[in-house]
Amino acid sequence: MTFAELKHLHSLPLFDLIQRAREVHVSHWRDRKVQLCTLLSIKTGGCSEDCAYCSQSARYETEIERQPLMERDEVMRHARAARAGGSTRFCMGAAWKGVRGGTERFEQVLDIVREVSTLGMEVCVTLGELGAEEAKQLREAGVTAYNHNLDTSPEHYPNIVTSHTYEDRLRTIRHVQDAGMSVCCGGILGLGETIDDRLRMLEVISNFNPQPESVPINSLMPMPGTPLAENPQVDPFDLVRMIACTRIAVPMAKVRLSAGRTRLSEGIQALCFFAGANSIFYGEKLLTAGNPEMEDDRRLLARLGLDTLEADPSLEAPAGDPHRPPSPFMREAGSACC
Ligand code: SAM
Ligand code: DTB
Ligand code: SF4
Repeated sequence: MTFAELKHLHSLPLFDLIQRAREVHVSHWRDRKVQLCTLLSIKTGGCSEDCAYCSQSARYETEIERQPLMERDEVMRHARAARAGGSTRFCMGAAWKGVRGGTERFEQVLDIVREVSTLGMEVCVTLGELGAEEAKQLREAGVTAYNHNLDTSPEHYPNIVTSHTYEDRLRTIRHVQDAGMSVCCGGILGLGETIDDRLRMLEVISNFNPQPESVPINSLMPMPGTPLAENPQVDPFDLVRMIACTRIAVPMAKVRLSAGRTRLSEGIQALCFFAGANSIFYGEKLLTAGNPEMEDDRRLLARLGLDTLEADPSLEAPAGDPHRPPSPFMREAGSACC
């Protein structure tokens, strides 16, 4: 979608916007199920990058306890528990700038992925920057989706991160697509961005070819010690608007109502599901931050009459549209985007 189209949508009266999003949602997602995904931080803290929102950056004095790469057996214990709890996607995150083939830690990650992929869940990882070869190896090991967020607009990004660029993020996403993994790419609301920044990000994401398989919409969880620790909470109705615009702009994606649910009322979460969200992170911990109690989530979904989605461990990356011109934001891996 173009920025102008998104701007028009976003400026509609809220109920008109939700109505349009609802039509798109029910025509593409007839079963109206919600996917439960479990997150696990397999390497915590001590990250070289300076992302201003992140508790895991080594540049800030935060309350996070650093943890080295988790042993495979411990990851497997968490993964089995996640499956037993009803999660159909297991997402492992590592606080790294990126990974490089041939290193011991990358081999260890491949080993973990091979093992987790035997459990019949979708396997997602988020490890930072990847080259083409690393992407291929992850795919072969059993990764179904790779999470790499753009987080905000290309214009606002340098105000939030200076240790890598928007183009670096796009290059990794291109490698993930080329390796045949599904792309999970979204952003965060509450980084001091304007509405235009949010829609610019959505413009970039919706122009990926293929469009991402999932789009996480996070609300900033202010982390003590980070530069954004005092940022105000986003208006929850603006979150609903963003979910609705995302549903319309990326109709086939799982739109994941991600970080920040602990500060949302059940009413707002219900409105997010109505406006097009069809996935959540499930489990009392995200990577380092808290998440609602599993029991509360189960009860909420039951009260709303929402079923949960089965796993698709053979998840295929969405096919690109050969008739659409290449995304202007992703001409070639490595070229400037904007
Ligand atoms: N290091 C990898 C990377 O940067 O892609 C993976 C981990 S990173 C923590 C994954 C995503 O979590 C970020 O891109 C951001 O969208 C989200 N995130 C991190 N800290 C957050 C916070 N305090 N509030 C909301 N979302 C956050
Ligand atoms: C995403 O978009 N959100 C998740 C997942 N992808 C990796 C991470 C949220 C992190 C929230 C802050 C924390 O737990 O430290
Ligand atoms: Fe590191 Fe990822 Fe956190 Fe940035 S968001 S500091 S790259 S863990």
